Amino acid sequence: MPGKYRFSFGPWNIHEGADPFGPTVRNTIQFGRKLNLYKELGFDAVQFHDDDAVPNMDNLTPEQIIKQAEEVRSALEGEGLAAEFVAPRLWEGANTIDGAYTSNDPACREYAKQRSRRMLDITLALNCKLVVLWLAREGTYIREAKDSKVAVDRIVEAINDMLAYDPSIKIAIEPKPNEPMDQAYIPTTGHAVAISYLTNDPKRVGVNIETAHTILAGLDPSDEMGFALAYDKLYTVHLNDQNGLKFDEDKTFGSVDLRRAFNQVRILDKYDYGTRGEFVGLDVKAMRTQKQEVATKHLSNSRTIFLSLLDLVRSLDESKVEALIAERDYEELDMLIINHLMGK
Ligand code: XLS
Ligand code: MG
Repeated sequence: MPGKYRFSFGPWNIHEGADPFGPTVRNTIQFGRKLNLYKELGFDAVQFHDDDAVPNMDNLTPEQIIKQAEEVRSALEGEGLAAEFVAPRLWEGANTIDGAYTSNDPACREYAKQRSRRMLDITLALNCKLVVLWLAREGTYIREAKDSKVAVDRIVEAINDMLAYDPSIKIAIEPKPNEPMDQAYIPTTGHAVAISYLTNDPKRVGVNIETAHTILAGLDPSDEMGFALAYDKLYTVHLNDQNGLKFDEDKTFGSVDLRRAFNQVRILDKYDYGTRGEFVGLDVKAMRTQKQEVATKHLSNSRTIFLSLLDLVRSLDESKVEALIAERDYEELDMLIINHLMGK
């Protein structure tokens, strides 16, 4: 039976348009107003960075942090929204300049561990069971700066600390090969799955696959999803699109390569993604050129494109696909898919 999908995005996906070369071009939309937009846009859950929920958390006590997170939980309940995941933002502060869990400075590593515990307090207060780790600065600009074996040991140690602190959470590592770093330590799905088996509870460590990140690694997003599904480790996804090997673009899902997007929807649907509570997560950015009043179209369009592709996935004549595979006539299979995508 085909499942129904529920969608999520993070408040950072409605943004002011600043880039490394220019300032903001749109006004800030307050968090409360963003929450009102979720249902209007067709979404059911919010993805959080810890400080999206509790701004300025480094200057608050653990009790104050929990109290503020509980207020956010009430606001979510008021909107009929769930919290899909919480991710520790370990890439902006002075303590994370050289990385967080892999920093060469023991005091900074301790900061990262403590911050992660506060992040888990927020996760619990939001009635949420999933943590995402985008290991932003866990890498190097030059290889000699860190020891890559020690770095992996330290990431495992940090994950073990989180698993022990809250035995009810699961952790989804979001691999990305580069940006901001020249080379990241957990660049692909394979690395994330492998590192899960070094932790004390591999059953609670999986992945968040972001389309653009796999493309930046020279890989195919749907094959990466298949790999994670084979290990039963696809805890969530960050669907978007990416036009070649350049900065992380976070374009509207399917807007660059419709066939590549079709294949992501196809593998998710084939293996019943979503039926165990997983959300279809987006990580998309509006173009900087987009005017204020129409700066959420990248979100609703991504969702619409996903659902349109889902119709195409479910109307594909799979018996024809199988027959062509049996014939080993992949040229004809290629044409079948292209015609299907063109509505012929
Ligand atoms: C950055 C990541 C980031 C995570 C959330 O490249 O995609 O936005 O998804 O921490
Ligand atoms: Mg992402």
